[in-house]
Amino acid sequence: MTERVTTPITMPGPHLAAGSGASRGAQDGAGPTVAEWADAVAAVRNLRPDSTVLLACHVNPDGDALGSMLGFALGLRRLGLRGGRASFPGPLEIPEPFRGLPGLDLLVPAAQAPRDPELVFCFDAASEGRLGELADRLGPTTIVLDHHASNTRFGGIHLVDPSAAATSVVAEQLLARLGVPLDREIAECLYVALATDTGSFRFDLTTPATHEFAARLLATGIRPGEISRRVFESRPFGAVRLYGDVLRRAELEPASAAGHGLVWTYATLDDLARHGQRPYVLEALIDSVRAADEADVACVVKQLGEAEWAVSLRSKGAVDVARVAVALGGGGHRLAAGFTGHGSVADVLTAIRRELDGRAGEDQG
Ligand SMILES: [Mn+2]
Repeated sequence: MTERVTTPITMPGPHLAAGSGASRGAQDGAGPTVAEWADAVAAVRNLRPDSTVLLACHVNPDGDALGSMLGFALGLRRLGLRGGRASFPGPLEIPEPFRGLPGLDLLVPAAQAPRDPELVFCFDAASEGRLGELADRLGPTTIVLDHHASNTRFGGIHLVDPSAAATSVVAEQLLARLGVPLDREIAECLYVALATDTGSFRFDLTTPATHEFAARLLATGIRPGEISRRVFESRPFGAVRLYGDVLRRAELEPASAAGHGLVWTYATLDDLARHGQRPYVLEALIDSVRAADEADVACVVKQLGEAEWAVSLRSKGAVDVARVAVALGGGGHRLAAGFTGHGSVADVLTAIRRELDGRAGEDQG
């Protein structure tokens, strides 16, 4: 997978099927093994109060990356560990929806992330490339917490559970094993992570276990209405106008994807500049586009540079968009995938239509 892929912040599709219980655990779709949990707990127990610990999450962090990292970082603080610092690659810019998260005071810019930490935790990153300039801090003492079936197991201890709705599920399980009770601050971080990755509990990965986890988080007294408003339902007025411009140019192609239909639109850097907006405000655009009933496949093409585009693909079920994304150098899940496109918008759409028409429907039934 490329690292420039617009990683879907939501994970609606079923992950890879569980394997036959092989001891390597998550690689086969099962969760972490008993030994992996024990190794992770022992690594934390070996720390001294002033041990330097780095917590890292993926570039362009979403709610799950930031929420699971900060929630866990707060948990380490509750254990009396004072040397925890959290970071992510790129500029230290927190997307507006996450600026109220507890634990932000633990964040440092990547350049100031500790050089030789005793322990490193990685959150929601499927490969080390997603950690950018922080990748050089990784080593045998790295504990990887993730829920991507495609995780490349780049650390020393791997807590990877593809059946988990969010990385925060894994983070909470480790906190529980460390004896850290949930409090309001930790719960708010983990709740934001869970709500983000499940699309507010709408997607298929939302299981009874997901709601049981949410219930434990809510029992701490956090306010889901207030959190949802802040995270999902508020954006600058300029972004409202920007959505208007971008949605007005949406196109519906009922014959595309072998008749399953394609709806698409695009947003340029000029669109952002005209409305004075940052790229993150477009994160939810795909949800507005995919609402179009007549198309199984939805696509948003967002400009990254002169001839470079971040492409998000969604399917309602008839088409495997991961196959399209992988064929075009990206990756993702059956119902949510992405890749980096090159050339003009027309070039990108031509490539997508070709893959959709060639492959759509092949694996149905
Ligand atoms: Mn995630």
